[in-house]
Amino acid sequence: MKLHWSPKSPYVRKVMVCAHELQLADRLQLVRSVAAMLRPNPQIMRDNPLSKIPTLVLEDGSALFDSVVICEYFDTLAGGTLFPPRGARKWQALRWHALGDGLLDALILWRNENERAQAQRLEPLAQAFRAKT
Ligand SMILES: N[C@@H](CCC(=O)N[C@@H](CS)C(=O)NCC(=O)O)C(=O)O
Repeated sequence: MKLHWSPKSPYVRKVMVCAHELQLADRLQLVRSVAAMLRPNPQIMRDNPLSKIPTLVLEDGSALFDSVVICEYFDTLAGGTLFPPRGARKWQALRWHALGDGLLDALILWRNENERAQAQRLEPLAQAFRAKT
């Protein structure tokens, strides 16, 4: 399996944690891929029209994204030991997963906002990110 990968992406790091926990990391061919919001990457877009990483390409050429889907796929491949399959524990795990991803989403947007020149920053947006994280 080929994984569009970068050491800088927290979503990529999350799927790598799953891969290592499930003893699947050595089945991954890591392809260093640069994903930037303002520069869509044609190599990634061949597999994922959203130009985002992580994107996993399976042996039959089909692709899986986003990171939640890839983590679930790895868990299924490994026999389903990481995520509770049903009941209250399943929903609790999905809630924690969504909370972690939401935190990453907010932190990335907040960092992008902070990188803008001071005069162009939207202070109410910065306050909202501060409140959420
Ligand atoms: N919800 C996605 C988010 C992935 C994501 O935003 N990755 C960033 C890198 S950290 C990216 O590819 N950004 C490029 C873009 O937004 O165009 C996931 O969980 O996989």
